[in-house]
Amino acid sequence: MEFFLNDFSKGIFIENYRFVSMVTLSEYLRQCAVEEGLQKIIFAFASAASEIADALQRVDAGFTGEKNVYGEEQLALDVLSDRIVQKALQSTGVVGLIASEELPDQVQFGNGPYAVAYDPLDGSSLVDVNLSVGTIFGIYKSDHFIGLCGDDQIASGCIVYGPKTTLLLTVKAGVCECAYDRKNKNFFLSKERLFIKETGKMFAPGNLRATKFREDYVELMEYWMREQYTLRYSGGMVPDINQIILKGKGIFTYPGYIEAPHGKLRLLVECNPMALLVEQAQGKATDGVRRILEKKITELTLRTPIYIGSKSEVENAENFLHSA
Ligand code: P6P
Repeated sequence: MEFFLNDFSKGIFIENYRFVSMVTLSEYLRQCAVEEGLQKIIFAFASAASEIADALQRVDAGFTGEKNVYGEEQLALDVLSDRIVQKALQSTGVVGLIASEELPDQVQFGNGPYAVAYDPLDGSSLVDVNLSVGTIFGIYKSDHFIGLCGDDQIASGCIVYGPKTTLLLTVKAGVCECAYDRKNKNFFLSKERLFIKETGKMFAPGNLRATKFREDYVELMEYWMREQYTLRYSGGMVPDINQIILKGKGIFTYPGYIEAPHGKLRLLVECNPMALLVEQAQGKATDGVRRILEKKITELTLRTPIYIGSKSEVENAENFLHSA
């Protein structure tokens, strides 16, 4: 079935999204009447994405000998990607505050009206085995982060550095995918109105080490295997959740357990942006009990367990969980 998506191009409806062609990212943002300052920030991430994609091809993924605020070894690529994003955001002139997974604290850029939280290269340890990695970002119209929650984001997105470089984006008007065209050095809208169906037998179970301490997580795993779910876990939150949104089904989990009750993933720079994308695609994201987007940002480094994907799959997982 074909129908005109808008006055730019024909849209061909596929199972859970519309395929679009020849619409640039800037045309899409104008179509969505996105305010100019927010457009500048989104273009900054698009520009940073092309630079990071190039860097991934040519820069050694060696360690810097430094650790980030979470005590994780920093790769040269982590630091380089952070610098690329910072430079791009600074050049917009509208970003007042940033928080990066690679920086020990938030950084005041000036008095621009926007605050941007990001993980410049999530899953960077996968680069040296040539697996897909990503950039995650959440944008707020604010001069602070502490006290806000994920629902306060006005936009979020993630960039997947895989066989293609793609951007999943929401400005709270649904979710679209844009693909980077190296020849034209531009992002073109490739999919629009992405949505996640209620159920879907695909699972991305993180932190399986928790099964040593959590019988409920064992029971959930056994359920997925008994019901012959398809396993799709890469070790990268961005490609794994990107897959759930594009396939329109499935669940990604990363629980806490006794040694790390809040799990590993960061609320501000990872879970909030991904949760907004999934909810805008009609999915669900909780910590096993509460919506991720309702959780107050009490500290920049706050971690949270996360169950995210098809609504019924998340609710089914919650039924197995005696504690998040
Ligand atoms: P584990 C990558 O380091 C990351 O932050 C997420 O992208 C990913 O989902 C998770 O950690 C992987 O964690 O414990 O499986 O190595």
